[in-house]
Amino acid sequence: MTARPARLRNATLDALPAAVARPAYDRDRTSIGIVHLGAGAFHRAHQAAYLDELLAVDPDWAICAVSLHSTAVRDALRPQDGLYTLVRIGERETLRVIGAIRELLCARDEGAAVLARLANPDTRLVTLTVTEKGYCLGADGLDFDHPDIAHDLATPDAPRSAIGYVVAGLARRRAAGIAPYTVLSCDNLADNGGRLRRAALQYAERVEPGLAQWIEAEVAFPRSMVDSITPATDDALRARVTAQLGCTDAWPVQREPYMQWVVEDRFCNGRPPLERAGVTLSGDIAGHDRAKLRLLNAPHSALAYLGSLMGIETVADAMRAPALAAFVETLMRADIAPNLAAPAGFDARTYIDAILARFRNPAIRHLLSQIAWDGSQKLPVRLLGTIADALAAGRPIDRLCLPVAGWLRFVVRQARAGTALVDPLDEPLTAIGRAATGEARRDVDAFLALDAVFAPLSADPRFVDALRAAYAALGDAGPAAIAAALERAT
Ligand code: CS2
Repeated sequence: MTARPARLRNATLDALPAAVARPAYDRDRTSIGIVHLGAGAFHRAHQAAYLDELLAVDPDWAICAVSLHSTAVRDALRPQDGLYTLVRIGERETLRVIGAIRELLCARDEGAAVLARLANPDTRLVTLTVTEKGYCLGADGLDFDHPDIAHDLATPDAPRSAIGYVVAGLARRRAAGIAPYTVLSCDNLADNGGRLRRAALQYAERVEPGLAQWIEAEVAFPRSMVDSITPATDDALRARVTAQLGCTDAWPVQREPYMQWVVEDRFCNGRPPLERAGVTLSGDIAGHDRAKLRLLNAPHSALAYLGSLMGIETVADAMRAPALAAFVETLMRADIAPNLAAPAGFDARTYIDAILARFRNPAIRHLLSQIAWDGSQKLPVRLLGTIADALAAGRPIDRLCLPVAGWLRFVVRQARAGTALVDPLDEPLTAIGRAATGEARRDVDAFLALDAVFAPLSADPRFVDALRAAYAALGDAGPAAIAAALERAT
């Protein structure tokens, strides 16, 4: 019988092969200064990697990583003392064990511990990667009909949502006379800090108006832009990591070499020396967030829907399909960039070149199906804003409507095949998809009735006409029809 390899943890760190980088500081001397909500792969590949560098400079900013619902990350990493491997996929793969996460909690069954951590005076920063849908936003800010928000307002001391936790923690600090923490959103939303602040204030107002006033006066919600392509962990990665470490890591993560974090320098209770780890701090993040959403995430979504309909699996493969690659490049250069109020000194051409090169990286297996999740949340911030700006400026929107039509066709295809959609609006979307006949006016109008996605654009006849035309142009939405439509449009 062969012995099972040991598990990655503090006690096995010293035995790792020399090629594997490991924390350059004494983990025992660090203390938790950050509570992070949303302990998914992006956080672990991106912010935790920055903090791992910083802990060698300032030991006060270790992380308590909280999953709101799933116990999976906690259960995988707690037996590993919070350690996990970050694989950087460049020309050569490099492995680094990240030690920045000192504590893992799952709010669903350890809510009291999460609240205690939030109320702890050492916690001076709360960061979030809870994805677009985690903010429970509707057309007018916080969606009070969202079941989690309704639940939390009924029992604010035992919340479920990210907003509920952020505000409950602040309420405890206020009651105890402890200075508040800064709340830093790291999700792909334009004006993420501003939107989170407004949602927190709307929520707190219903809990107790005095609390809302205190938050308004005392708490900083800086905006940020985060960027690094992080394909989901698969079994191949787990196997490779275990082979190279010589011990088992239950949940390694991977990312491309590129990573960027731009943070508005507005903190209310000190901050980690982020600039020491290559984070850009700025008085005003001035459109960096919008540029990234529109020039990276929007093309990503376009590749995801149009590529999936063409039977393609990954971003790099989509970039090898001539019609699709040419279309997306034209979309970026001719339609998205001209409608972008670019930050000062921003060179769209260089930025686009770099993004296209990242998309083409053949070493990264980034599944289109992963990017296709949550279209109802992503399309408004990624594409519909550009369409609204183009309409306001009297510019054409025909090409911009093709990826939107691609999403509708994708929903129809999934619904017909009986494949579940990963989307908070999966029920209405699937119902519309099932009832679709292929007739453009009928199908498009049914989708446009989803105000949470399409209002107020759906009231503009120019958009309605262009979307119907784009939907019709995709023909039977099979691979040949999509390729032909893209060629015609490019
Ligand atoms: C992607 C992003 O899954 C998606 O929707 O567009 O996760 C993207 O890879 C990152 O934002 C890149 O920074």
